[in-house]
Amino acid sequence: WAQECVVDQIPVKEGFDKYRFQGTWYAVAKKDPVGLFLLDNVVASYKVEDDGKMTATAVGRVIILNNWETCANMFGSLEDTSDPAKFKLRYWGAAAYLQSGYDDHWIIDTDYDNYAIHYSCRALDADGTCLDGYSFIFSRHPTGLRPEDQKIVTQKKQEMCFLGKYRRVAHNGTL
Ligand code: ODT
Repeated sequence: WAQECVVDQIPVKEGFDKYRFQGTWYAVAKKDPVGLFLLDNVVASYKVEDDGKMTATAVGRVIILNNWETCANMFGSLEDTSDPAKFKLRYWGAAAYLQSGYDDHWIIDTDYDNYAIHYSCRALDADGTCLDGYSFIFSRHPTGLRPEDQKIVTQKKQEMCFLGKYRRVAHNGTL
């Protein structure tokens, strides 16, 4: 199978269930975009509101204006699309100097109880591959991924064409 890395063809979680996805997720690894923002100690929390719309909050250590680091409280609302695993994330920070934006927010895979793989391409190249994107690997456990989930995650990193581009996201209690 020749991998083409066309964003449109990257498989996402089938029959994604946003209700089961709710709750806390610890970022264990990240592929950064251009203009890196969230550094480490990243914890995201998702919720489905009464109207069925998913919202999220995230905390983490961030880098602002290239040289100062602070802890950030971020908020987001996730708009549904025709694919249940593909959302549009509108996000903003508790403080004005924090990033805000409107990104794709895809759930590539999850078992809901242990691991989740997030993907966002911000800029497409002329051939449909991703020019600038980012991705989080999440765990339900602050201690990291279970060994049995590593294999799936490696496989999915490859399908996203991000294999080898991740760094570990530390959780060292500095928040
Ligand atoms: O870190 C970067 O370089 C880019 C990340 C920017 C998005 C930060 C948005 C956080 C808004 C709250 C939503 C929580 C959902 C978190 C899931 C993954 C992070 C996008």
